[in-house]
Amino acid sequence: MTLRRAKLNPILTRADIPDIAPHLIDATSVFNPGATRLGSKIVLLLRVQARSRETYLVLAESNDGVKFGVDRHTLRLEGFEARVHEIVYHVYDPRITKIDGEYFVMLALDTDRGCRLGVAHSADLRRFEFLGVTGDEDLRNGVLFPERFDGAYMRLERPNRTRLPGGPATGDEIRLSISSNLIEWEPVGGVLHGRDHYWDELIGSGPPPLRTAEGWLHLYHGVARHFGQSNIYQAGAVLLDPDHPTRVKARTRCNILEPRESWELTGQVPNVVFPSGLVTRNPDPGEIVGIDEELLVYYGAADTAVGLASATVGELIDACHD
Ligand code: BMA
Repeated sequence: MTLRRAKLNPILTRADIPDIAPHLIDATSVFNPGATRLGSKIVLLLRVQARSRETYLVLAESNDGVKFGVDRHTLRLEGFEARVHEIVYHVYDPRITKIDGEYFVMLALDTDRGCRLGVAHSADLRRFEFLGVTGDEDLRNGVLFPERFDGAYMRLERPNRTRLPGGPATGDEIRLSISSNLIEWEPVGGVLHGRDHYWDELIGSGPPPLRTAEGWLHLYHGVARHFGQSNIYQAGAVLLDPDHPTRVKARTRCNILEPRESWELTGQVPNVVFPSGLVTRNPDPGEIVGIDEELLVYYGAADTAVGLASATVGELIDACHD
């Protein structure tokens, strides 16, 4: 199966980003958004790059999930300077998870020592407080589960232990960690590993997992790195045991989205689809999302634009079992 691309794709490009003086003028690119719902509205937290190659986070809001109004200011993470004690060059790839009615954002932080994960909290998606850097390991693609288990927060994360030629440190394992306070994390074990020679040799989590009757449905990205200089980023899905999320129940053999459209094939980083946000079309799908619910998947395309694609929960579960 293939996720169905929206007709109006790409749904956000640099042309949609207003000039925000003094530093974000004539934005270069917008990609890899976090996504969530605020009542009937869909909210994206956009990764926007300026021509200085500085990164800004900018909120955008929509009624229909396709046409977004973009904020005229960049997002401020209150408490960031007080809680970070080294230079952070970029704060990027936000993943938003709603837990007990509050919003939590996992963020990648680019430092001289590699990538670290940071976490922020918001009650209303207007004010965001940076809670802290979550440990000293080189990690990326951190994403929180929408529920706690026995009071503990759970996170999927990707240790960066591999270096692509000329590229950033990356990895081939998604791991589960738990925490009582969101700052100190303890690894529980490996969940998913890259499959050498196939589409997902290197992997990293996409949007937060979704509880379904069959288990946690989770989208991830896989990188095929055996095409010379070109690393092809694709999307796949996995179903994790509802009670023991380190156990994989089923996993898509094929990718469910790969770069095919011109705006996915070319851009700042060619051949990239990078799923990072997911919401249900239905504003109130209940705690266990039914198989007929339609999911809206927001993804970065070629590190340049934002795409939207969809599928039902049932279609994705079937694809995992294929
Ligand atoms: C990954 C991350 C993503 C990016 C992707 C493709 O390692 O840096 O932010 O979209 O590479 O460049």
